[in-house]
Amino acid sequence: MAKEVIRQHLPLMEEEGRAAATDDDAGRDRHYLPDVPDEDPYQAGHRTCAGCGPAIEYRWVLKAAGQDTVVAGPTGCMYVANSTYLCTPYTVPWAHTPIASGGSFTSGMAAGYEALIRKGRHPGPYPNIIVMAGDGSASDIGLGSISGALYRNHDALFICYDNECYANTGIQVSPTTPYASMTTFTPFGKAKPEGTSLPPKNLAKMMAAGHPHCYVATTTVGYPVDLMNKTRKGLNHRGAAFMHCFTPCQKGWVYQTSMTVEIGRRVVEAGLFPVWEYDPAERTYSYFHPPVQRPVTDYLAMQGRFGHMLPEHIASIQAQANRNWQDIGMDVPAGLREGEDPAKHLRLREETYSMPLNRGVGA
Ligand SMILES: Cc1ncc(C[n+]2csc(CCOP(=O)(O)OP(=O)(O)O)c2C)c(N)n1
Ligand code: SF4
Ligand SMILES: [Mg+2]
Repeated sequence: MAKEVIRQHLPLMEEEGRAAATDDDAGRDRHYLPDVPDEDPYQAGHRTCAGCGPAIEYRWVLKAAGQDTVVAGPTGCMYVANSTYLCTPYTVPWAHTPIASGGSFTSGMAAGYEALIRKGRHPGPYPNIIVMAGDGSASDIGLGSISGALYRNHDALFICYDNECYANTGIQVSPTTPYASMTTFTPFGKAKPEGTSLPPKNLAKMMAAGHPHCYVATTTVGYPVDLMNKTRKGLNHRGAAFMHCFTPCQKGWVYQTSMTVEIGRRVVEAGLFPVWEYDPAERTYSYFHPPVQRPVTDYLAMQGRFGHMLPEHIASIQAQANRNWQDIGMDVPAGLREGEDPAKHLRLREETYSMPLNRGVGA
C-alpha cells in the first residue's frame, strides 16, 4: 500500500517587533533581529567576491529552510564559485544543472521524492526542494523550463537570484539589466550614451500572472526577515512557488563591498524594485510600503555601472519609479515628480546624493 507523503511546516519569524526596534535617522528599523536559526547549511568557505549579494541570499534562504533540504543550482556564479573540486560550502545535498534546465531538473527531484516516499523507499518527510537560478537562467535561457515546472505545480520553491546580469561569464546584459546601466555587452558611447537601452523584463509579475495557482513573492537582501519568511511561505505552500530576489553584484555593479545590504534597501526606497506577495488562494497582491521614499539618484549614484548617466536618463528612471509608486498605491511626493524633468538634473557623477556615514573599509 502507498505510504503517506508527510510535508514539513516551517514557522514564520516574528515581524511585529520591528516597531519597537531602534530607528536610524531616516526612520528605518535598523537593529531588528528576531530569533534567526544558528544553523548555516550554506557555510563559509565559498569563493564568491567580497560583498556578493547572491551569496548573502543563499545563506539566508538555507538558514530559513534548514537541514532537511535539497538544492539545485543552474550554471552561473553560484555554481562556479561554490563548487570547486572536492570542496563545497553546503551541508545539504546540492546538484548542478545545465543553465536551461533548473525547472525540469527540480520537477524531476520533486516527482522522484513523492514516488520514493509513497513506495517506502525514502523515510520522509518530504524535503524542502529549492532551486536557485540566476536571472540569466530564470528570465532568459531557462525561463521555459521554470515556467513548465510552475505550470505543472511541482511542490518546490523556484528562486531567481537577480544580479541583473550574466555575471559569471563577465557581466553581460540580461533581460533584467536596468535601462541606462552599463554591461560589457552594452557599453555607453556616442551611438548609445545610455548603455543598456531596453527596459528590464518584469519577471515576477510574469510568473504571477502566468501561473495564478502559484505563490509568488519578491524580496531583496536589504530585508533579511522578509526574505527568510517568504522562503518559508514558499516552502510551506503546497505546490509550486516562485521568489524573485534582488541581489547586488559587487563586481558587476561597482560599489563598496560593505554596501550590499544598503543597496538592497535603497532600490526599494527609490521605487525601483517593488516588494510584494501574491496570494494564489485570494488571487491578490499585497505590496510593502517602505517608510522612506528617496530620489532615484540616492540609489544610482552609489554604483559605478550608472556613472555615465546623463540628465535625461536619470529623469526617465525617476519617471519609471514614480509609475511604480502609483502602481503599489503610494503617493508620489512633489520633489520626486519634479525629478521627471531632465532640467532638474546634472550628470549623475555630479549629482549630490545621500550616502550612509558608515562607508566601510576602503572608503
Ligand atoms: C546554454 C548555455 N549558454 C551559455 C552558457 C555560459 N554561461 C555559464 S554561466 C553564465 C551566466 C549565467 O548568468 P546568470 O544565470 O544570471 O547567473 P550569474 O552568473 O549572474 O550568477 C553563462 C552565460 C552555458 N553554461 N550554457
Ligand atoms: S561576480 Fe557578482 S554574483 Fe558573481 S561572485 Fe562576484 S559579486 Fe557574486
Ligand atoms: Mg545573473
